Amino acid sequence: MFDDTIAAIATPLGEGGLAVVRVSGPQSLEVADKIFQPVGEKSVKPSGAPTHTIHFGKIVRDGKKIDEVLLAVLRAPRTFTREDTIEISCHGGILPAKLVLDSILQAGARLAEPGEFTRRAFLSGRIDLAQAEAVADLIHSRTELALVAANEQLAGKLSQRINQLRDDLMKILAHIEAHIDFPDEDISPDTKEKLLQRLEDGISFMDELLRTANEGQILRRGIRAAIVGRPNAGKSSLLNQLLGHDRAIVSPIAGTTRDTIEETANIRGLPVVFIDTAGLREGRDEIEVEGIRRSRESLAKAELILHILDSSKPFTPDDEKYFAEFAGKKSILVCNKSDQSRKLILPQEVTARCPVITDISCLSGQGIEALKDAIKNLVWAGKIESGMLHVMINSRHQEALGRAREATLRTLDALRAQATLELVALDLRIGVNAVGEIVGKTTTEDLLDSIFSQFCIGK
Ligand SMILES: Nc1nc2c(ncn2[C@@H]2O[C@H](COP(=O)(O)OP(=O)(O)O)[C@@H](O)[C@H]2O)c(=O)[nH]1
Ligand SMILES: [Mg+2]
Repeated sequence: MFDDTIAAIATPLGEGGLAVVRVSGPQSLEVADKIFQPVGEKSVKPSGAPTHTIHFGKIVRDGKKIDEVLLAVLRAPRTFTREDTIEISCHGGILPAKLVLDSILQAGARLAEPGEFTRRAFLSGRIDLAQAEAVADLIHSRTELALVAANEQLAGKLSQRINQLRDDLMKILAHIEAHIDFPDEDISPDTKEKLLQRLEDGISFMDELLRTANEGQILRRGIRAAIVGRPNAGKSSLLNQLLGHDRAIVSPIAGTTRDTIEETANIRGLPVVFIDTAGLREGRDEIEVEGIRRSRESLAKAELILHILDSSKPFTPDDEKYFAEFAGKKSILVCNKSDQSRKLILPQEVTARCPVITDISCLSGQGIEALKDAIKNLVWAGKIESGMLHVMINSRHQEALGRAREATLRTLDALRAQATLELVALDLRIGVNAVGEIVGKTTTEDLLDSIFSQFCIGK
């Protein structure tokens, strides 16, 4: 399919036990023959080796040994790209891997673009576009739940449903187009009723898929949760408790946290980025003012607010201000310092608006598990139908499905309103194409570029 051969280091750059260099394309074996010297009596050149075998030997360049390696010979078509593939495990460390790669490039391969191996896997028909995206999801997954979802998508669970939806719409389209070809025959009222029903079924199926977008987003990108509250309420202490290690400096001196600190924790399977902010009160010096500016910036991007209060002090106008400022966002009130005598009385309009977790002590860790439950319950709707449990669409799928839904709705209206069948078919065709974009049945170079450029080199 391609006439050039690509190569890249597939492991992260840095020092480690092993690094893997990957080669794919029609000249893979030829390139391997040029750089690899097999060691041992029964050894063979890569081009003479059976598929899916591993060989011990040396990589040599200009007569000099670069490294001792294991070389895997994987012949088309049973490979990731469906092309001849060589994988070389060399010593870890930036230099050995780089020198092995250099000699491969000298022998006739070219450096792969980011995601190019996966792009070839897609273009050769080995995986579809949703599955290719799942490869990236898998690499980037930060919790087991995200990993499970990525694996299901890679196995084709989402693709099956999308293909089913597209087939259904195509059958309806074929039916309508058949009537365009025979203009004398009207669609009988009976048949039309059935077509309308099938279009409606298609739309409810799209709605079901669209409902998984929120969860899909959370699993892939995580949610941002900002910790806000008065100085000394215990924001940094809470961050440390939620992360399970001492990340932020805790001190009784107000204004200790001057910068925003962000770190990800796994909360009941969800990746949550916690943000510890500098207090939002008037800054006394330049550094504090800058800290406050940054706090406001990251607060604007947060989806969840953990508003922390000091139970040993009364509710103050400052607390009220924080509460009012974030009224538009999902919030949880966290009443800290429950190990001290309680003076905090929350006004009713405050408790009525968001969940309150009392009895937290960031000193002893009491109540932290209850807070984790509350976070999960608030952001994870959990209203996904069981059949969709492991199908979680991403924002690209959401956008394409949105367009498909619009087009299908227009089809439905046009058919009901007795519009000309050409018009009906035109809208439905748009819908079918939009659904096809999800699995890559309809694509453009731009779309592929934008998807695969997000991959790392060597994947
Ligand atoms: N007694 C008690 N002290 C706490 C608790 N949480 C935090 N503190 C103390 O309150 C002070 C301020 O805490 P810190 O996390 O730095 O607050 P921040 O300014 O909101 O980030 C520190 O001296 C903490 O040790 C708690 O649950 N109980
Ligand atoms: Mg702090």
